[in-house]
Amino acid sequence: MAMRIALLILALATPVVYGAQHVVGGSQGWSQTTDYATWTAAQTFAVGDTLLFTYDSTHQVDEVNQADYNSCSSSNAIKNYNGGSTTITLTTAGPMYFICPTSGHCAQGMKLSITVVAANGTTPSGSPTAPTGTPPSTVAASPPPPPKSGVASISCNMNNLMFGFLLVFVTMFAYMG
Ligand SMILES: [Cu+2]
Repeated sequence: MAMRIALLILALATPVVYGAQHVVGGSQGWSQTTDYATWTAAQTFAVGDTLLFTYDSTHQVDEVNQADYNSCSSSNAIKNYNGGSTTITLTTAGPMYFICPTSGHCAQGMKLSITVVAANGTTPSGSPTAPTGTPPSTVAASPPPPPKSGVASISCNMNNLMFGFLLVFVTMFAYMG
């Protein structure tokens, strides 16, 4: 009985591990030069996904509440991250707010507000930066473009589907055994 429950919990929890990774700001990373409202609009953030902040030593990442996001205040930061590479797993649905605590940076636009949706609500996001003037061709002479986040979302959904089937099989075996 305990074994059966353990398998069930494992099967239910596993898809969360396979969430999409969102590289904050795309190739620009976490800096003052990125328009995060535009970047965010092209993404779907789901529970189980991760945010990856990459930045140089002049920046940090503070998770803050909505009021502090609006006023660019880092004095009540919920969490502070530094070191140049920060991965944050999205664990609950709802809004999240991040700012850079370096003086002046938030006011220059280094602030990120996202809305996390439940894991089942994932839809593949459109490619954030579609190249213009080069329509897709089957006889491409140039190397293919780097994978977009939308691709990651699709493979993530495939994984969820696979684990759904696994769950069914595990349950069947548990009842037969
Ligand atoms: Cu900064």
